[in-house]
Amino acid sequence: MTVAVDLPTRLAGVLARARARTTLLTDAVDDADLVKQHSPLMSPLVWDLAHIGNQEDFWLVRAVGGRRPVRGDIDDLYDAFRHPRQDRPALPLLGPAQARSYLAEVRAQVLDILHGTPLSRDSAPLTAGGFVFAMVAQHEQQHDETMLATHQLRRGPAVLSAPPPPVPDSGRVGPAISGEVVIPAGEFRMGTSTDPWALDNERPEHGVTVPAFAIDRAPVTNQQYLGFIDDDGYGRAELWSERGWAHRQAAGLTAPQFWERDSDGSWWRRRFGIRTPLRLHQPVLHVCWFEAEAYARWAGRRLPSEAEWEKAARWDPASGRVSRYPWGEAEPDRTHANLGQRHLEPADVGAYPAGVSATGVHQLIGDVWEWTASTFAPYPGFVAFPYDEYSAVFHGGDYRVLRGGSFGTDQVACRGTFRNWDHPIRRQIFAGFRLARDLSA
Ligand code: AVJ
Ligand code: FE
Repeated sequence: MTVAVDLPTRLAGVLARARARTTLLTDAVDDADLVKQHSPLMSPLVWDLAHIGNQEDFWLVRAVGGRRPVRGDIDDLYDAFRHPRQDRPALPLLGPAQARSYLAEVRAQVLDILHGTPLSRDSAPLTAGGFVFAMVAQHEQQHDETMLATHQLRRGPAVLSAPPPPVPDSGRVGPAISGEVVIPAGEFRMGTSTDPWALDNERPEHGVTVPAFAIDRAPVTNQQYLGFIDDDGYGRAELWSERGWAHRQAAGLTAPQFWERDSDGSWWRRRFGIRTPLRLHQPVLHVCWFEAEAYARWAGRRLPSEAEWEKAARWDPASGRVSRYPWGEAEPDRTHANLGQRHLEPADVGAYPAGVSATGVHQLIGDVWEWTASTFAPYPGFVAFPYDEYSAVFHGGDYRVLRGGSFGTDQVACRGTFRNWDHPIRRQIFAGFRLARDLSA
């Protein structure tokens, strides 16, 4: 039975779920750990914490509520563009206790504001359909995923735990899913103009004509990736682009991040403070775009463009229409996809038959972010909204688009149109990839 909930109640639920996760991630470690920088790539957790509150203070208390700032004096400290991550530990940041009470004070005001704000589809653009409340929840969940990546980088005993992901019920040896599907040539509708919670870079909906191509039914697995390593993929310059090879050399890459090889040749993976044998049929995780590019060349394939990825994920060959998720319009539940930090690792390929797309592709949503061939660029007709610093300032930069979300992505920040991006050298994010190829006539 589905119970229809009104929009303010739904938004309050989405905000509460984000806060529960923020609390879990920041209560899991002691204060010394919260203020410490675990990697120059990451902020101290206590920066993310107060930054979450500061964004909510700015957009919901001030912009929507028209109220005085809860704290107007700290905006500069939590402006991501003023202070690069490696400089943040030296700032006079709020301490853990101060940050927690800041978030609580902001949230108390926000719940009051939420219930007094008109949210209809024809209300002011910021609040129409609940947009800005959902934007703030997505922002918090994005930082929660970033904090989860910080947890993965931190050394020391495990502090997070979760049940293992489901396994495919095939009972046969080898991966439960393999091979590719053919997506015929033709136009599909990319992006959205109607999804009320879609962020600016997902808009507007527009027609894209995609030539016929083939795409794998599953992401590249650890076992497949081992084939590349064992074939000296990291030692053969001809498999890498010029930039990729230069990076491979400078960074000394020899395997995905967090992989370790024992003297007996067995492969292990460190994950959230635990060392486990590499699971062969899990999607490969913690590879950078350059590694994905080299693997693809080794395999005689290529990465999909983001248009190809989205067509495989949302387009229904029977109706010619697009859906919000690969499986249709239903909100993701635990049978569709590995999302929301419900598990602390990707699931084996084939573990989510209920999440398959109309085109027959598995695990497009959840498990691992998937690197695409595309650089991050605006769609035709893009309008920055409500602030340039979410997307617009990154357009034209050295970024590659990732699609589909990971096990660490909450469903509020994940859908078939959702676009993520990062530098092609980054691998602390929860990213893997899947392969595609041209269909030559
Ligand atoms: C869209 C995930 C690249 O984490 O840098 C958080 C999201 N923007 N605060 C990021 C974001 C502002 C952003 N990504
Ligand atoms: Fe942010």
